[in-house]
Amino acid sequence: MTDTIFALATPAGRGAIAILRLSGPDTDAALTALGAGTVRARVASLRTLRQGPDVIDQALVLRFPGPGSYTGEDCAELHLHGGRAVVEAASSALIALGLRPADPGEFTRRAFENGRMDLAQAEAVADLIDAETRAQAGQALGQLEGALSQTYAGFRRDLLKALALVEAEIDFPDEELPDHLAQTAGPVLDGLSEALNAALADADRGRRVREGYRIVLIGETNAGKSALFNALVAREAAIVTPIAGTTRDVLDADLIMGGYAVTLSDTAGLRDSADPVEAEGVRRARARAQAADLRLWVRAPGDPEGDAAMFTTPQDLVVWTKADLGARDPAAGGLVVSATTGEGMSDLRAAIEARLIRDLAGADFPAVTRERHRRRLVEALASVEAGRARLGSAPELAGEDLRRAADALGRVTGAIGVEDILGEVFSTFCIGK
Ligand SMILES: Nc1nc2c(ncn2[C@@H]2O[C@H](COP(=O)(O)OP(=O)(O)O)[C@@H](O)[C@H]2O)c(=O)[nH]1
Ligand SMILES: [Mg+2]
Repeated sequence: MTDTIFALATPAGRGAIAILRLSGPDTDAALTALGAGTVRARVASLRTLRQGPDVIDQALVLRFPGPGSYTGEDCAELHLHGGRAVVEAASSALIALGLRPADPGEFTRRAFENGRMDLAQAEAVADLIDAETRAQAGQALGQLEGALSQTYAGFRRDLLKALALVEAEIDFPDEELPDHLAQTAGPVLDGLSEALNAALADADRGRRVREGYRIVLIGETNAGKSALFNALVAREAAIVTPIAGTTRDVLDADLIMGGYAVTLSDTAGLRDSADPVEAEGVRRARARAQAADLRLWVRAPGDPEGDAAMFTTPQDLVVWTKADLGARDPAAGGLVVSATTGEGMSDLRAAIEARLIRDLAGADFPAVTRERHRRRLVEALASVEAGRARLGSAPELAGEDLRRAADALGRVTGAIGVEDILGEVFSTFCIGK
């Protein structure tokens, strides 16, 4: 027997309106007890809400009877005046009526449990709430509308088709045609491997949009990294001095470039240092450089090449800074900027934005947005390939492989075996969703 929950669905604090959301079997009874009288379904009704003789507020009341509601249960919304005292009074009244404050993500969890959405869609709800860029919101909306779920369901259908062929073969072995399965189920599995490989090759894109594209500035000490970092984030975030080894820790700044979320990191100059603090900074700089989606190798005219070359790839951007001080090496390519005068900064921004578009703009495949999805795809692919290899020799074992692959895919959308992942998915939600 489920209880009836409520939560503030709008941000905590003072506001024009605060919305309390209710879900569960006692929703209608609670509305009656608050004095709302008869409230038509899905029509806003202005009501004076009371706790006993005390007036709580004049509120707009909305009823969403189950099963056609967000959670699938009877739901309601109280649109209150957004003062703390009003929200407090309404909440205490609901508690007095036996309702319980909801846990984080509990509304969406109920929606999932009542079949109103699958797991990937529930995750998309959380992503949409967290979205700060249009790209993040667009990706989350696509997932909410089922783009990801449909793709995975398509993969699963292909798998089950191949599995049916394998099982038919086990039940009715055809002595005449030992390679029959390789001809029927084989092509289905080959197509599936190809699709899974393509999805995995693209798996970074969704993560980069959702969590932010990671750009790291690296280079020699005193090259001008911190000055460039400040220029890019447009505030004096990092300390800039002529003293080599000024920056020791990694400094992160979140910004939006070209409509995408970006985390820009300033790092310690790459040199061997006897100072244990600086040495740790250099170790962190290297680790960040390796994990980055893009490195900006910051170089000053006349500086030695140093260690940065070991941490950059030809895909990274070379940025010659301090252009106001002199010419760079004409043989070397790269962008030319000055953090002091601002020269070349708009070209640098444009080059970064071009890279963001290249790496993040839409592909055919709905992006794999979470590590949880990626892990399941890897599992599914391994099982599909194992099954493919055993089609001719050991169809029973191949059948097992394909069943395992279908399981892995089913776990992404919650079609099967979900108990263990529910906590992982819903614990990251905010209360009221
Ligand atoms: N003239 C000039 N000096 C710069 C420029 N960028 C940095 N500097 C100077 O170079 C020195 C080292 O800069 P900093 O950003 O701390 O280098 P980092 O060690 O790579 O972070 C400081 O004295 C800065 O004022 C620039 O574009 N032009
Ligand atoms: Mg620095």
